[in-house]
Amino acid sequence: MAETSNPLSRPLPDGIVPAEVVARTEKRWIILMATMLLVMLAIIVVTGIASAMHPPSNVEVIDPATLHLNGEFVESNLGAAVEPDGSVTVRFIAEQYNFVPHCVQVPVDTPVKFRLTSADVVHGFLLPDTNVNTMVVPGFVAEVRTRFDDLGEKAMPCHEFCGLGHHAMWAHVHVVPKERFANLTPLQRTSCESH
Ligand SMILES: [Cu+2]
Repeated sequence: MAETSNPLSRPLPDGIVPAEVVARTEKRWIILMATMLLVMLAIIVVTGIASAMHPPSNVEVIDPATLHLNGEFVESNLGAAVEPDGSVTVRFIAEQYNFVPHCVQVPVDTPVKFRLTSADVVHGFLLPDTNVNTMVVPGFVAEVRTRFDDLGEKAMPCHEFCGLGHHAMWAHVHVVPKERFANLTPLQRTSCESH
């Protein structure tokens, strides 16, 4: 009266599962696992090529204690700057519980390089619907390159828990038409007040 369709109550001839059954089951699992690995590998390669998604690779050190005194991240150097080749470099400092500056304007359809560092603890830098997503670690400069295809405002939340005020740590990036960006003064690029 054994229920033969249930594998758990199937009669076992020698008290063990037959070798060919073990081999067949193991082969199925190997195929399943290999398929999962190949799918994950394909996702990494495709997003790496198509969306420039990759682990942060810019290892550049900086002294977090003197950011405000000298070097690239002094206050007057923060925000969006136009490079000689027409691309734009944006510099932010992340600190509990703010990004400085709080809003930056960037031109659409232009290569934009973000450079960020932290003055205190680990923060996160994320722009939704773009390839921009990195940690901002004190002592290091995080660098991400992107290009914006659409106009509009992007919220920029800190996505690494950094303390009690973390939930309120936001900044904004405004993607504006190229002509409008060209007419902004350096100070106007680094704020989003309407003019
Ligand atoms: Cu945070």
